[in-house]
Parts: sequence; C-alpha cells; structure tokens
Amino acid sequence: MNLEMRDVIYKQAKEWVLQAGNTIREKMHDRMEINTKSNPNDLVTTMDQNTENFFVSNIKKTYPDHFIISEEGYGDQLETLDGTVWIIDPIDGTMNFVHQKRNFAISVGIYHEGVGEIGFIYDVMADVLYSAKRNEGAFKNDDALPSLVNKKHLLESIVGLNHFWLCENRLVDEQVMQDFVRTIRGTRTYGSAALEFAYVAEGIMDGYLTMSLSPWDIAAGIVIVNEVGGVTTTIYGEEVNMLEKNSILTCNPAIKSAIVDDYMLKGKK
Ligand code: 2AM
Ligand code: CA
Ligand code: CA
Ligand code: CA
Repeated sequence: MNLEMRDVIYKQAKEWVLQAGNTIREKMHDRMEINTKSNPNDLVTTMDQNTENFFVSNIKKTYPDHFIISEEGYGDQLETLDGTVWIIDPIDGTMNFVHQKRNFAISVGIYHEGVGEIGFIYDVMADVLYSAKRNEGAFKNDDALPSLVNKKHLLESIVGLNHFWLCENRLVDEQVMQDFVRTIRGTRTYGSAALEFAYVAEGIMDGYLTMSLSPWDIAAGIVIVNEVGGVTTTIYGEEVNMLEKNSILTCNPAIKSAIVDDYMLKGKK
C-alpha cells in the first residue's frame, strides 16, 4: 500500500473510531435493545449494530472500492483478502458493555492484499487508543510502546485465558491446562479479545490464549502486537487464517515455544 494513501486512510479511520467511541459514551445510558445470538450469553445490542453501520456507511461513501468484514452483518461476504479490507468489530466485549459499562473496545484492522497495515483498538470508557501502522511502531495514545523484552520466562508470565480452558474442552487436555496455569505466574480474563491483544502489546500481559475467535476480534490486535515484536499464531503454532475462525495464541516471542511445544501440542486432542 502506498504510504501517503495509508496515512490518509489512517487519519480518517482514527477520526471515525474516536467519533464512534464518543457516540457510545454519550448514549451509554439510553434505553437499548439487547438480543442474543448463538446462545443466551452471546449478546448483541442496538449499539453494536448502529456503531457498525456508522463505520460501514462512512467507508462505503468515502472508499467505495474498499471491502469490509464485520461482525454484525453490515459488511461484505468475502472469500479473499484481495484489495483493501477493513476488518471491524464495533464493540468487542459486548457482555462487558451490557453488564459492566466498561472494558469493551472498538477494533478496526485495515489489510491490503492480505497484509495488516493499520490497527486501532479503542478502550472507549478509558479513552485509550492503541494504534499501529505496519513498520512504524505501536502507540498507546501518543506514547510509543516499547518492544517486548525478549527475556521473559514462562514462570514469570501472566497469561490471559478464561475458565473454559480448565473445563472439558475439545482442544487441549484439561490436565495439561491445569499444569500450565500452575506453572505460570498468573492468569487474567478481561472479556474483550481486542483489549487482551492490546495488553500483550503493552507488555502488561505476556500472552493470551483463546479457543475460537473471528477475524474482527484479532485483525487490529495482530497489527499492534506485531509492531512491538509479539507473535500471533493458532494455539498449535500454525499461521492464522484471517478469513476463518481460529484458536489464538498471541504472546511475547520468548514464551511462544514453551507454550506451544510443552503444553498446547503435548495436550492436543
Ligand atoms: P464480542 O464481545 O465482540 O462478541 C469474550 O470472551 C471475547 O470473545 C470477546 O472478545 C467476544 O467478542 C469474543 N467472542 C467470540 N465469539 C463469542 C461468542 N460466541 N460469544 C461471546 N463472545 C464471543
Ligand atoms: Ca458478539
Ligand atoms: Ca469480538
Ligand atoms: Ca463484537
């Protein structure tokens, strides 16, 4: 992607992200409809839909030749990542949005010919914007995020994961996962995949493990984590497919092989 064009798109996308966040904060306490999707805990609100619609209509108007992959159905059905593709989660962490009124994010990744060029993760209530352009570093608001120190040991690592890893699951033996959580220093569960990626990029968590995420949950996060030297693969160390659901490991590169080889592959079902 032409760098001048990329800067123009970056500025425009940033403006829309901040504007969408502003609207969410303003309308936060208005009455809204809450519905369920795949199961009773899989929530969607009119705020998710309206926010996505805001992005999609603006993008279609301003960049009619760009494509969109997004969660709530306003985007395109794509079979390739050819051209410029915006990958959008209007509210990541809808359960947090509904129940906690915080700890949710707007996630926007912009890919060109399959390569992640721009990423935004906006923690709306904290008003903290994580951003990155490929090869130009990652930022938390206006501060550059330092590269991850490549000295981390698994024993001193905090890893984001949820309790389902310790329940019977289809991916990794529960006994192996119990060994894993006893080995590491601590676990965290924030309930927003995008924010967990941002925290890995910030170096306040060393890794994040999750069983199944969609492209819009990870697109921005991958670009931001990349820029601080972090790595993202499936939990078994395979390349992520941005057109499908994937299990996800994003982490400091220093602990990747310990997690993948000594736990995920060892416990693989
Ligand atoms: P969402 O809030 O945009 O749906 C919650 O643990 C994290 O997993 C959130 O980032 C959430 O995104 C994501 N997630 C993916 N699939 C989900 C599902 N079926 N139900 C709830 N959260 C899901
Ligand atoms: Ca959802
Ligand atoms: Ca999501
Ligand atoms: Ca969402």
